[in-house]
Amino acid sequence: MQRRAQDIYTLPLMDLLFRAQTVHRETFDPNRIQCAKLLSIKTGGCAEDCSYCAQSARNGSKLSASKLMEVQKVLAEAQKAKDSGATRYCMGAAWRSPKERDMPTILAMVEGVKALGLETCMTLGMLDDTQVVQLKTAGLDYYNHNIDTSESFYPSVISTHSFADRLDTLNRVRAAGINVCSGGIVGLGEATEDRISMIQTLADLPEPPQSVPINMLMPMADTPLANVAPLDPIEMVRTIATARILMPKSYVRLSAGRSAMSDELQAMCFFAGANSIFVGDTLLTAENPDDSADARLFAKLGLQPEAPRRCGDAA
Ligand code: SAM
Ligand code: DTB
Ligand code: SF4
Repeated sequence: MQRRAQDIYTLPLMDLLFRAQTVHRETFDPNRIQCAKLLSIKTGGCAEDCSYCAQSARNGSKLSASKLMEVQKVLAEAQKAKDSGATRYCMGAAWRSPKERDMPTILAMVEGVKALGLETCMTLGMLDDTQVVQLKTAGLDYYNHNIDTSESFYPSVISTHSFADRLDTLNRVRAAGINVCSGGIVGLGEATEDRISMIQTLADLPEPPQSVPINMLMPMADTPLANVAPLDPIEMVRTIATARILMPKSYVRLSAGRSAMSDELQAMCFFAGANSIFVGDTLLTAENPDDSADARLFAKLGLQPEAPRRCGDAA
């Protein structure tokens, strides 16, 4: 099956873009973009060694570790995000996996954000069988857990957990009936074959993830990848287009890295089939275009934010 992604990814660019846009239009309105908002509910001090991440305690990053946020503060932030037009609220914690003592707070956040009428998403690291059921029962709509790169390149990027560990958590999340959000990062110093293999792995999961975030590495100070050679942005466009063609019904998110992208590159990513972004001037720790920059971009391209979904609509 690897060949399928390979054949698509390596098409002449005009053929690739035309195919991706044609597939995109069969399921989605090409002028609508889903707007998701991220909040870091527990920042820094992470025990894992992901070499791209500013939040790893092992990367010698200067970022200080915070405590888990209070539920009321999270709900106040979520309300602001809703007021500014976001439809999905994604809460991220810099953990290898959640501790039992943190679960009541996490579950209260899911219930509270859902009650505001937002789609809920969490990214908390690896989950066990009990935790997925607790999150599902609290009403969690999506769980984000990226495979990040190919299976063979993974150990060059992260040593404290394995690619198989990531797939185990994704299997648990899916089995609990929570929608899966899983994608990866480009620009880690990986080869073209690694990007191809990453997309093929996602498409070959028992069900393709309902959301596929594609992040462009944001080189973070003091991390091992702070000075990695930048990736040719056309490779990002090819990665997005291949994801769109192989996962035609999934939301493909043009995720981290937009603050370093031109309007023209972002437009090309949307044409390649990306139909979701993170809005607001901060991701977890890194910068993102502010609302006024995105308003100008949307106006220039004739794009509209996707309208809120009704309960029970398909992902
Ligand atoms: N700790 C949890 C985990 O690892 O699953 C959740 C948070 S983690 C920051 C979520 C994802 O953000 C990573 O899997 C990676 O794809 C992305 N990410 C982290 N740092 C990044 C960076 N500097 N540039 C681009 N993407 C990044
Ligand atoms: C995803 O794929 N990208 C988001 C979200 N899922 C959690 C995170 C991007 C993080 C960018 C680096 C930072 O903010 O530190
Ligand atoms: Fe920790 Fe997640 Fe960052 Fe890895 S990506 S160091 S698990 S916060």
